[in-house]
Amino acid sequence: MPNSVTPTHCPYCALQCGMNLTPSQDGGVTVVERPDFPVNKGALCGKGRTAPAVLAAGVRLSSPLVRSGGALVPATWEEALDRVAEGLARTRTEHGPDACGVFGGGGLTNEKAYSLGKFARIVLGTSQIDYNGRFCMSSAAAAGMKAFGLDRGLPFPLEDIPKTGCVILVGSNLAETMPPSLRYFNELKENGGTLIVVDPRRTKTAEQADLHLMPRPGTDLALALGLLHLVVAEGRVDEEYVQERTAGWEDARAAAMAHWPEYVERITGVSVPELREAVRLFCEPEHAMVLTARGPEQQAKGTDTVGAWINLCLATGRAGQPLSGYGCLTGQGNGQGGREHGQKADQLPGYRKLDDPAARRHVAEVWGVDPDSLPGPGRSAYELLDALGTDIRSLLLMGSNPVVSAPRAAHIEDRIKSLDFLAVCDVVLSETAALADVVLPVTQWAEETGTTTNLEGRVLLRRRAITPPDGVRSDLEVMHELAARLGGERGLEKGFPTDPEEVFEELRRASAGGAADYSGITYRRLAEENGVFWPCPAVPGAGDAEGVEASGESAGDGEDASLDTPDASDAPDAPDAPDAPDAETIAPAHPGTPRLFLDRFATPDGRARFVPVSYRAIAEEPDDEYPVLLTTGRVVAQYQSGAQTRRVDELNSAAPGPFVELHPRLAARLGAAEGDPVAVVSRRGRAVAPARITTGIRPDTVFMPFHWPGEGRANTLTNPALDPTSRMPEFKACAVRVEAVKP
Ligand SMILES: Nc1nc2c(c(=O)[nH]1)N[C@H]1C(S)=C(S)[C@@H](COP(=O)(O)OP(=O)(O)OC[C@H]3O[C@@H](n4cnc5c(=O)[nH]c(N)nc54)[C@H](O)[C@@H]3O)O[C@H]1N2
Ligand SMILES: Nc1nc2c(c(=O)[nH]1)N[C@H]1C(S)=C(S)[C@@H](COP(=O)(O)OP(=O)(O)OC[C@H]3O[C@@H](n4cnc5c(=O)[nH]c(N)nc54)[C@H](O)[C@@H]3O)O[C@H]1N2
Ligand code: SF4
Ligand SMILES: [Mo]
Repeated sequence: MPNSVTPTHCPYCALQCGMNLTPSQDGGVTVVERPDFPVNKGALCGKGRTAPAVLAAGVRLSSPLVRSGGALVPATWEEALDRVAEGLARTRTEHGPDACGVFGGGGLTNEKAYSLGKFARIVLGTSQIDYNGRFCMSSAAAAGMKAFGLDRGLPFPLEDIPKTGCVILVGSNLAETMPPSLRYFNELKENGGTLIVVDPRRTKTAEQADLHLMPRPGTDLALALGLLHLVVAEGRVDEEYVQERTAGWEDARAAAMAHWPEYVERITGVSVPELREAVRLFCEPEHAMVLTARGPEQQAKGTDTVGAWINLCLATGRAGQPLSGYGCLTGQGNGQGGREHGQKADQLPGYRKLDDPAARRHVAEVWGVDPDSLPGPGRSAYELLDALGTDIRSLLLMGSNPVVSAPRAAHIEDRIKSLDFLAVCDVVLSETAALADVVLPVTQWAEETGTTTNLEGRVLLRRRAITPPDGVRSDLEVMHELAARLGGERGLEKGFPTDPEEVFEELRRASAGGAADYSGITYRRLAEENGVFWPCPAVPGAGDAEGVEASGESAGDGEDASLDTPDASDAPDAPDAPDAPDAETIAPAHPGTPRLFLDRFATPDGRARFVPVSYRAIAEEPDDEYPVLLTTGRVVAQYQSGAQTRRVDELNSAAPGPFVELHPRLAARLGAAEGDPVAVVSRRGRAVAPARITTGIRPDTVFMPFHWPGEGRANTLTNPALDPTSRMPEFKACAVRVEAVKP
């Protein structure tokens, strides 16, 4: 066991703060500062600081559990793995491979996400795999693909933010969800730049803003269109940029012109003078950015909404320019990498499309299988969960807790209970694991090595700092053992190494030539550099390139050749990738791509695409019976479904339970005082939690955090209406009624 300091990264959010770990007396680790990592420069939030608490015996799982006589009881690994293999094999035999479902998570390392997608498609042979990232940034990903031909959270490093002139932060509460990142926005203001926050609540982030717009939830699409209308009306379009670097302006312009400021004011509740002020602040400086997070994205029109914000950037010449651009703040620790390597229903590694014949050929070759044996695209996350117990009879779940986090959660909980067989790999007994037939306890961040890709597209190495306790195994070992049991004579386990570096080496080859090309990245480089930004193709002749060159498969072979091109030339400070080297010399490796699109977008003609979008209402507008809007989100001290953070004393003292945030006027109507229990009722169910009364929320809206199960579970209420493109559910707006509860 290494007993010195191990540099690594936080297990939680997409900032992937750097931290150092030192072994502690009790066999665990202590978090100490790691000032050399540029993203957070040593700063951490309370979750990161207390993450080692979840490593402790008693908090985490330490033995496999199997259901026996209705209860989960400890079992040996052999017994537990046999039970999982039998459960899945029986479903496959009786109902066919597509009756086996797999659900993954954006917190899984690249190696795990890659192996899980491969496991589903070649061991189980099922198309039915998706993951919780669908609930996260899928709308922004879809919009980015449409507009730019490529989707990477931020197309520039965070360090660019303080140097721009204005940032519009749409539906992000990063002061609570990524606290160390606030530094970049404070520096922006110190440098004379301005911050505009768009949020129906006066959050800690909104308090930092020069201008806070408080739209009605679910109306960001109208807001963005109204701003674009004013940009045109005030003659602020960057005609030269639009001419040279974009396509589709006329249709987008016509659509925006139908959204008069007064009309937009009526829909959003944001006044015309506020709209004008926002346009002025955004357009006057030389550079500006728009960053979105879950507020505008988690809507049944999230893709169009993000598209409208991108249109605003394109019309004003603020995309693919130095210190200007559109970015999405991804969420989970590996929210970015987790969506690139094949656990998404329609994807293959390297951000390839599962329905692209050339992509199938390339990946099938790496996997040593017949391309025709790969299943096609499957269902999206909510649709997959909704099919449990009907079309899908068995589920393997790794890295999510949908009983708490899925929309319309009471229904999803019922679907999970109706499965023939459920296996869950987790580090703790989550609410979903508690329903399983078999629970497999797995190793955690500090006990295993692997890579993640943060919100900037920076690939990072998490390192093992301590030996895991007896009784737990890694997710990679689980997949290896299940492949051995389910593969029969085929010896499939050879394709599922348990050493993460071996998996990464294969991922490099599988991603080579794809949009998210990792082939030039190695563990050695990641250990030496503070992360490498993708795309980073292998350079022929550079030390690490052997065996991972793209093999000429993609260009001209049916795959979109333009995706191969955002290479070194996109990074202003990066030298051009050299041609084939002399026999004598070793070529320098590709430097990675911190900044995308500076010369061209990743579309076939290099131009960004405007999308012509028009406003439409939320899926469930308030009415007499359900007159109030519910929106949901996060608090600083809890993470996601709370499976991990609800087990940490310090975090529980800071955020002990759910609450309903509401305006004094609404509270007065109910006769509710601070702390009184109130019921929130939607067409899907009823939740009860204490009132938290604040003027910092619109009077027509209530807010609930979604971190808790039970009576106060916000997702009992939420609407699973899906975005037609991204299949994102409408977490951020549904109609409810609020009632006082007799204590
Ligand atoms: N403490 C903590 N940090 C986290 C997480 C966590 O669970 N806890 N999760 C991580 C993950 S996976 C993610 S995805 C990110 C999420 O990070 P954020 O997107 O910052 O988090 P949310 O609180 O979901 O939503 C942000 C804001 O959107 C606002 N909002 C609600 N409805 C609307 C709307 O219709 N329009 C607009 N414009 N805004 C609206 C909410 O009031 C909220 O303040 O955080 C990451 N970091
Ligand atoms: N109402 C409402 N609902 C939401 C949202 C919202 O804003 N509002 N946001 C949505 C978003 S953005 C997200 S990302 C989802 C997240 O919601 P979930 O998908 O439920 O995410 P987590 O709670 O992080 O669940 C991760 C689970 O995996 C376990 N785990 C952690 N690391 C590992 C690992 O390496 N291997 C394995 N096998 N298990 C591991 C954890 O202990 C935990 O039980 O929630 C969505 N739900
Ligand atoms: S901001 Fe995110 S990555 Fe940083 S310490 Fe907190 S949870 Fe961890
Ligand atoms: Mo997320």
